Amino acid sequence: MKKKRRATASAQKRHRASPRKRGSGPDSRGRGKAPGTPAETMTAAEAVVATLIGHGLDTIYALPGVQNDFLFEALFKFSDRLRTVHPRHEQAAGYMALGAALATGKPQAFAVVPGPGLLNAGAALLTAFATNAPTLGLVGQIPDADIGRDLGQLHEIRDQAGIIARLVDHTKLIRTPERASRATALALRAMHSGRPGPAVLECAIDVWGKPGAVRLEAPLPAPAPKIDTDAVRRAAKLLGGAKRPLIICGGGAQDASAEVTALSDMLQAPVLAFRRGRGVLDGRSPFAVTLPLGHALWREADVVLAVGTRLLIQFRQWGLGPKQKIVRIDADPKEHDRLHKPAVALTGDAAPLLQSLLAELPKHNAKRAPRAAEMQERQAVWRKRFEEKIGPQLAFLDAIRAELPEDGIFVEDITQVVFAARVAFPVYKPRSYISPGFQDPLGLGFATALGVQHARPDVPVVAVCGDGGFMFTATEMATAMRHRIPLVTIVFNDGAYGNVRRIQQERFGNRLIASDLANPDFVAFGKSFGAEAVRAMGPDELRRALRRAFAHRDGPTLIEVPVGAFPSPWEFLILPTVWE
Ligand SMILES: Cc1ncc(C[n+]2csc(CCOP(=O)(O)OP(=O)(O)O)c2C)c(N)n1
Ligand SMILES: [Mg+2]
Repeated sequence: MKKKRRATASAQKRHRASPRKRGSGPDSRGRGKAPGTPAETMTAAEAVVATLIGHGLDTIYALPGVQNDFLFEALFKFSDRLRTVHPRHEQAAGYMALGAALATGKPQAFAVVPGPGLLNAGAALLTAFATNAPTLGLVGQIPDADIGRDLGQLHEIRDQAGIIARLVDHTKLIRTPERASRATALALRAMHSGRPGPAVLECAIDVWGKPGAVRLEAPLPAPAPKIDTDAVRRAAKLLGGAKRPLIICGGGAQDASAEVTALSDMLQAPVLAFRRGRGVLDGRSPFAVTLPLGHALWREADVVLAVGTRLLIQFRQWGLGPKQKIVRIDADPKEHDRLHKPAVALTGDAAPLLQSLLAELPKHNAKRAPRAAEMQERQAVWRKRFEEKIGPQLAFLDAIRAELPEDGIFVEDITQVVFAARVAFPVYKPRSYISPGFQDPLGLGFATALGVQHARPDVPVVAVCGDGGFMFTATEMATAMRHRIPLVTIVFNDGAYGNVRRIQQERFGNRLIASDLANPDFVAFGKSFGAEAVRAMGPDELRRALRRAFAHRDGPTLIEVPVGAFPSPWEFLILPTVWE
């Protein structure tokens, strides 16, 4: 083992002794070569990076360390084609890749050292799994021959592969440069075939820099499941004959906006979306409904079409009626009958399945009276209730909506204005409302939004945070400055884990514990990095601050909004059981 370590150390010395300038140097290994070309000599790291480029990736969110030195050497070499964005903590590497993946629907990569680096990125990986986000983690390893020997090598962690395998569906240890490209291509294919999701590749400190005869792998075909035309016909019959059809969208419907919109029109069916399905149907349509109105519509619905959603709220909180029939569309066949067997189950991507349904439906569809006026009236009733019960949050959300362009992106952190946004913020476009779904990891908002903004430099992005959540990753303001990311971040500052605090007041006899916070001066904090930073007192000032902030594209803006306690939004989020 000693010999191996020495060999690694001397290889590193060689590397340090011969620095290459960006985009120059005599070395032509791999540069400019398209995937699928004949074998050439490359390191494992170069093979991985060239394969990422061959698959269309243009960025990696990565924090260096000795195990990954040869990976970073490859990133340097390919830096004209793949940008390396380095954050200040591995959680942000993972969260930035997550944000970029959710905002684009395309695969994104991050790299971290093993052990603490991997665990630091753990919440992001967990959230990528929960949101089916295609992020690829490149994770270092101790020397290959020492893996599993409990020697106490730098950053060693027991059974790293086992830990990773619990977090993601696809993982592989790269053992040789010859197999590195194929392993990468297989991981990238796994990330978007069937149910999308994260994958991880591990590679040992002494393997990343090993040269070998590498054949670069082009993107591998990912065959789509055959459409079950019989099931499509049964679904069309059920939906076509439905008296009060309801469509429910989750994150799996984000790439089927046109199809969902057409179907809603054909069926005159409202489309319920909670968080990850927001924006699939334009929020300006009276048919786009959120939870409370959706709850009433669920009670009325005889046939429900569920697209890319777990239906957990409906099944666990509201209950399934004795006569309700469910048609499910999901990329993951295991999802269909986890809780209830649907009347019809269709497996595959939402868009092609909905296209076949749209083609079949006219043969079976009942003549339908227009429902727009009814929906408009019912929406207005709920808007009034929001104004009465959660007016303070609504005023801030109205200010954000008024200034955020229609394709601008709203990123959730876990805070009270966001709880209200989940039911009361209209979302106009797919992938323009970024939510961590059921994981709800406090503190992801700022770092995730940095990734969103980095991947979508063409549109304004706003991260909506509380003072508690923002401080989880506030140091990433340095990353925003270093990489000139023009993200706008709102921090609603109530000096508390306010949501927790209110629960302690209302449900636990005001026995307050661990919910009051000491904060920095957020404006001074932002300015100390060189960022634009302002304080906005109330919704009108927030609106003016946002207008200036969205026009400032040269770097980040932090807007602190001092607030008091907010009224509880929970009556709109946790609704009563409909069917026992
Ligand atoms: C990783 C993680 N830890 C803890 C929580 C529990 N939690 C949810 S909201 C919240 C308080 C958030 O405080 P802040 O960001 O200031 O928003 P506020 O409630 O004050 O609006 C906490 C602690 C969580 N969701 N995730
Ligand atoms: Mg707070």
